[in-house]
Amino acid sequence: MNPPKRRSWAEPYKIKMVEPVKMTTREDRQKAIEEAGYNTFLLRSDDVYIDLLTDSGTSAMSDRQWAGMMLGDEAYAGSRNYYHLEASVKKHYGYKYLVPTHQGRAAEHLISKIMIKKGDVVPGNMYFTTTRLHQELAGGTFADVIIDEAHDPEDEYPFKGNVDLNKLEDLIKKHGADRIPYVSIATSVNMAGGQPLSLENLRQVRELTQKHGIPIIHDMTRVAENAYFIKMKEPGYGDTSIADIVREICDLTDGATMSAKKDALVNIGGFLAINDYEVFEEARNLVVVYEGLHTYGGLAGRDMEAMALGIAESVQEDHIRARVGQVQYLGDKLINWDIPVVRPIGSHGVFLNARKILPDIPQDAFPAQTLAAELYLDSGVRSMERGVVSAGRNPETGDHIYPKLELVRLTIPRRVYTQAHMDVVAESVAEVYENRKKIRGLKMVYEPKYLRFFQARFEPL
Ligand code: PLI
Repeated sequence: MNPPKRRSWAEPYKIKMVEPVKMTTREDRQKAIEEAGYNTFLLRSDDVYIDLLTDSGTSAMSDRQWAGMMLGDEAYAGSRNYYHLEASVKKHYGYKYLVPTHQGRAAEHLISKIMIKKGDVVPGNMYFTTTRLHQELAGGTFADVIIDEAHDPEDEYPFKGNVDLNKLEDLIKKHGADRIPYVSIATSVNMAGGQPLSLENLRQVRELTQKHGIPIIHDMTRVAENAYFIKMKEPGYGDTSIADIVREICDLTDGATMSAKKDALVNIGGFLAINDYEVFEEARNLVVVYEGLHTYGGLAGRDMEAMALGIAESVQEDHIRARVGQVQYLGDKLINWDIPVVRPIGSHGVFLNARKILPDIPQDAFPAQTLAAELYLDSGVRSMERGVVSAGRNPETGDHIYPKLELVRLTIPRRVYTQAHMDVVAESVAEVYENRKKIRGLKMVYEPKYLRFFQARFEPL
């Protein structure tokens, strides 16, 4: 036998503690998914074998983070962990002022309330569910300015998170800069499949917005993962550190909302960071109404300590290479078996193209929701719908919004599962794919008013 020339990538950590998971039978799972109304959000986690619902708050913390938890200073005001967090944010992201929040959407709530007026338009590189809802609740309208390639799951363009500058410019011309409180720029665009934007594009967005005096608010939830793709794919960045690329991205923007439950490797936490003192003043004032005092924002001291340490770990080269490497491993396996997935493989999950896998199920019968339920039934792997259910309804007409992307997200928590788990997931996807002709759609029998995908219930057609 000839040994391989290249060595495999491997996790830059070893396992110190394990959490047993339950193995279930198909009968168990049939009962569980019926009780959950065919919505994977409504399953009990005890009934799940491999949980790929989300990478949000599901990461394994390091021994250092757990040790940091013991250093929690649970003072109501002025906790030392707040100052550590502030220093970590300043060092790694560079933003001037910090308002901690219990998670990302709380920061979105604050910035939307402060900056958006009724009738405003907020351009963004594709929507995210909570981000868009807070913009709408504040009286604004979201406008998608992502490049067209992002809506095509098979387009291999490496920076599908980029902004279409013509779309943005047209929007500014149409509405006037006064009606645009900020441009919302996400790194590693979640709904597009975890697709990065390039620094070249961000610089162009910066130039255009600066000309019109429009700030950029960065959804930096997965900024380190975006930085990894820049290092690997953008000319001129191969020798730049992830930490430096992250800083360069942040330096091109005026403020950020952060769900630290993703990149920053904590189970709970987030923040609003901003360079404008007046916006900071207002946010610091509002946070006491909705979250808690400005030096804890709904978090315990120990949570802020874990976040301060997690931010530093998130930009380490070995960590990010293995994190994205594991996602690519799963994705490459499915691609090799010709299973339709969003290409290129993104940063935090593999997105199955449900529209292509189940072409006979119309969007009204929720192909991605159906596929997620089938995958759970097959193996106990929990995934998430990212299609018409997630897109919700048009607030003016009340009709479903029919997104071009009808996807099932297999989201990989950080530092939690092994390569063998990825193999089991791939095998289960392959099994469901082979039997796809037998799959029927769903009808929605209960629909909540906001963010319906979380709690909606379905029945088989
Ligand atoms: O879940 P939060 O409130 O900490 O963060 C909201 C949020 C904001 N922006 C982006 C890009 C997200 O992905 C995000 C949350 N995402 C979840 C929960 C997910 O499963 O992707």
